[in-house]
This record gives sequence, C-alpha cells and structure tokens, in this order.
Amino acid sequence: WAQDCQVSNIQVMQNFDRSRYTGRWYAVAKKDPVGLFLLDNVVAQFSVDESGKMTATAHGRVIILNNWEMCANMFGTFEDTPDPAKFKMRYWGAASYLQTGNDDHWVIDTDYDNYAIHYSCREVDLDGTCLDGYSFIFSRHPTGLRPEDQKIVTNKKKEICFLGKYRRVGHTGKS
Ligand code: ODT
Repeated sequence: WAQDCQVSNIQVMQNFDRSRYTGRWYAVAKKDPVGLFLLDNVVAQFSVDESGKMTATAHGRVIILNNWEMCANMFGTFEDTPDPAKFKMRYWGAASYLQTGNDDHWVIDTDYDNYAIHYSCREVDLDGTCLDGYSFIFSRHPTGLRPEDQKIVTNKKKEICFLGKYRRVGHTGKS
C-alpha cells in the first residue's frame, strides 16, 4: 500500500491481546514529542485489572520545567476504543509537578515476547498527517532489540512516518 502518512490510515496490531502484553517493557528508542518529558531509563509495567481494564506504571528520568531532571513514577489508565489496539491513556505522576495528560495510545505491532511499537499522535495537522506525536520502541530485554526484530521495527517506523526521528533510550540501571 502507498504510505501516505495519514494518521487515520496507520495500521495497528491485529487482534491485540492485552493479557499477553502485561509485564515489564524497557524503552530502547523514542521519537520525542514537542515538550519532551521522558528522557531515559524508561521502564513501563502493564497490568490488566479484575474488570479487564489495562493500567500501567512507568518510571524513568524526566525533564520538568525545561531543565530540571529527576526520576519519576508515573501512572496511566487506558480507556478502550472500538479498536482493541487503540486506547486513550490518561496519565499522571506521583508528584503534582509532573506532567498529566490524555493521549492516544496505539499498539502498532508486538510479538509480546520481545518487541513492541507504540504510537501516539497528539496533534493531527490539517492535511491529516501527524504534527506532534511520540513513539516508544519497547523491548522485553533491557539490552535492546534482538537482531531479528530490528528489521520489523525499522519497517514499522517507516509505516508510521517516524523513521529517522528516533533516539536511543539508554538504561544505566540507576533509575
Ligand atoms: O515522554 C514524553 O515526552 C511524552 C509523555 C509520555 C507520558 C508517559 C506517561 C506514562 C504513564 C504511565 C503509563 C505507562 C505506559 C507506557 C507506555 C508508553 C508510553 C506512553
């Protein structure tokens, strides 16, 4: 298919299974949004509660007030939508000065055991492309992606029109 970068045409994970998605994910790369928040040492932990709702916590080094860096604990709840791989994520921090928000949260692709590609467009441009968005590449392994997953991930970065816009997210083990 022709890649037209229309947010509404972005393909997400088919038959997304939230229970297989639970557990710990290490961010290994990130495309930042305007007003960058999470810097590095980012680890997300997904759960599914008794009622079937997805929730998550994340910790990592964040930047607040444009130049203060600190470690933060963040919480998120996920509202379902008609597409099982598309959620609305409401998030807030353990401390009041941390960022809060309500973002789209799409799972583009995952094999559940090794890699996952997340996407969020915060602002769609008049032409239907994404004006401000962010994306995390997650791995089950703190050391990064397995070589066999890298090609898949590169292709997906291209499909979501963020190829070349990612930076590596380090894990120093001190967060
Ligand atoms: O880092 C930025 O610049 C964008 C703001 C990201 C908000 C992160 C809030 C995390 C709330 C807890 C949920 C964890 C799930 C993480 C999965 C993907 C990252 C959004």
